[in-house]
Amino acid sequence: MSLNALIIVSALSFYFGVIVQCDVCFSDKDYENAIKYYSEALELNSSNAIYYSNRSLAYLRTECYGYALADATKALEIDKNYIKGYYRRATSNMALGKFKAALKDYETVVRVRPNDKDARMKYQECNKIVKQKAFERAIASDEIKKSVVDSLDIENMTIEDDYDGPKLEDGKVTLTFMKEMMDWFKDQKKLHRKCAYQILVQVKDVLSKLPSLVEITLKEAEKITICGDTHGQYYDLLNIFKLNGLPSETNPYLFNGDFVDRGSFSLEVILTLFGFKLLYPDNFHLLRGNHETDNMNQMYGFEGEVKAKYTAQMFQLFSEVFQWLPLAQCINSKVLVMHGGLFSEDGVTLEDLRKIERNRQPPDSGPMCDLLWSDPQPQNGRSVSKRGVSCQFGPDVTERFLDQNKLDYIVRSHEVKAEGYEVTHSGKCITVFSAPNYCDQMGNKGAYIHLRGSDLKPEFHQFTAVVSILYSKSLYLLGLSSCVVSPIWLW
Ligand SMILES: *[C@@H]1O[C@H](CO)[C@@H](O)[C@H](O)[C@H]1NC(C)=O
Ligand SMILES: *[C@@H]1O[C@H](CO)[C@@H](O)[C@H](O)[C@H]1NC(C)=O
Ligand SMILES: *[C@@H]1O[C@H](CO)[C@@H](O)[C@H](O)[C@H]1NC(C)=O
Ligand SMILES: [Mn+2]
Repeated sequence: MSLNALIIVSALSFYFGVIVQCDVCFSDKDYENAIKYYSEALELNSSNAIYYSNRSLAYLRTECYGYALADATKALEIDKNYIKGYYRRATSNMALGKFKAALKDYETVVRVRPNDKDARMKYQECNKIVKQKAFERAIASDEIKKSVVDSLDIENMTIEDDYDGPKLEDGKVTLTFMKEMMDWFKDQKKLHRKCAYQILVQVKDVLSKLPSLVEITLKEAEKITICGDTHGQYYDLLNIFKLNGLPSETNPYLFNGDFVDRGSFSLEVILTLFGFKLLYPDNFHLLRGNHETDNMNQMYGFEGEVKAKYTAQMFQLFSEVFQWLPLAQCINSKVLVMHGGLFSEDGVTLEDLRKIERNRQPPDSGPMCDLLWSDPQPQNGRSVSKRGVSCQFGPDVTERFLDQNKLDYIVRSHEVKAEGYEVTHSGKCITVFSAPNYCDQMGNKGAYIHLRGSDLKPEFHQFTAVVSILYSKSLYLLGLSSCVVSPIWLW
């Protein structure tokens, strides 16, 4: 079995395991309450390994893998013979993609409990992944990675006579094409692969010419709309365009990452956004989110969706295109927009952002990682991340960064918010999230922001989900959407 298949299988077994409980946990808020309960218990007795271990499980279920890892580690510090602690630490490390560390703990569990079938299975699964990764590294160093673009013969791809969907006009995206494509997708029909490839190849070219930090200027009378995570919620994307107007030269947009994964219609969302990027390259902006990466796409649905609707080769091309998405955008030298947030260290400048070599999978640390992954926190200073990647930054960190770079405030996305947006750090850190009723479960509103050149004051617009269950369940059943893998608070 390939690595991808393995990961999907393990994600699915998790998914089916949890789906039954989910209605219960959502109405009862079981995990949230469990976390509260164990935190209180730990305040009374902080040397109880079981409390840490049980809270670790609750954190795993709410995808706070960083906290889950910390708690499992703590449980083992208290009692190094506590086998469940090894199991939990292994599970946390698996979720964080730290397979070697996970393997060591699974080994311990299997050694102590040779008859535990579940542990043995997990151990074997993890062992396979570690070996597969080693193999991939070995072959990767032997060949320089070739672009999929070079092996495509798009001109020669034929469009069958019975295809009556949208086609590019003379190889170009036009407004007519975009309108036809959006209607076509609305009816859940598939764009011809030739057209999809044409869009991908062209958008790769356009994105690769942009800097890592895009800088734009709005004139007094001009306005831009900033949207947060869309996560494959195609019908909600159409609703944004209905409420706020189609993109155009006079109606510019900035979509702030996390276009894919989770929702069932990631391909429809991303092809629509890429189409508009080609149609209005100077007035339609896209930034990379932590989900425009291979690891996330493998675990949270997009890779599976592209393979089911098209091919593995097309996914490879998506991966190449994602690597060219810019990482941040500065508006009128005053407002900085990025998907995640600020940095693990003070002193990062806009010049540092301009210099980031972004054509890669994000590293585990450093400014590129932080831009995609970090979150704000209410208290001053920095903390370890609940996600286990990057950090959390306080209002003082934001203040210093803005001062040093002569900025007014930042806009970021990356976290679901009940009202669709949240203003924190005395108005200097704004979160915007545009996937209403996230994963058909969260009941949250979506929001977008208007910024005008005249005053750069954020103006918030909220909206609710148009459809959910009706359209998206079909893909859940195919196992192609990983929205229900567990309750999601974070992404
Ligand atoms: C805390 O819990 C541990 C483990 O159950 C126990 O051995 C210890 O006596 C408890 N301490 C207090 C102060 O209750
Ligand atoms: C910890 O969780 C287990 C189930 O995983 C449960 O049986 C046990 O009662 C819990 N312990 C405490 C102290 O809540
Ligand atoms: C199309 O394919 C044929 C046969 O493989 C080849 O001879 C021709 O050069 C190709 N045309 C283009 C435009 O690549
Ligand atoms: Mn995100």
